Amino acid sequence: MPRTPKLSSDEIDQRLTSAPGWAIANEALTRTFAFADFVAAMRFVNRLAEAAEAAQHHPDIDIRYNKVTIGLSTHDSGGITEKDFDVAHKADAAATA
Ligand code: H2B
Repeated sequence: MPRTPKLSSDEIDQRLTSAPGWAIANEALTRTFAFADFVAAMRFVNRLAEAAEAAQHHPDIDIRYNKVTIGLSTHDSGGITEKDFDVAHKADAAATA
């Protein structure tokens, strides 16, 4: 399968304007989501897991009680790609589902 091209920093900045709450940290596209409690956080993680598996693009997930930090990068491409933004938007949808 061909690699998804790595985005330039200008392309990333442009896409960040339509991804509120997301930022670049440690070379990954990241956002921390807060929920009412641990069970609500885990339900979000499970919805995101389904979407990520369907997309074959898997986030790093850090779960701390009611807060879930998502990190996305494309290892195969050595940076951030369109796939990371696609899964970021799926995470946003999973957070409000
Ligand atoms: N997830 C993430 N976040 N980055 C990747 O580069 C990646 C992945 N590669 N999930 C996928 C799997 C690749 O290994 C398979 C073959 O699609």
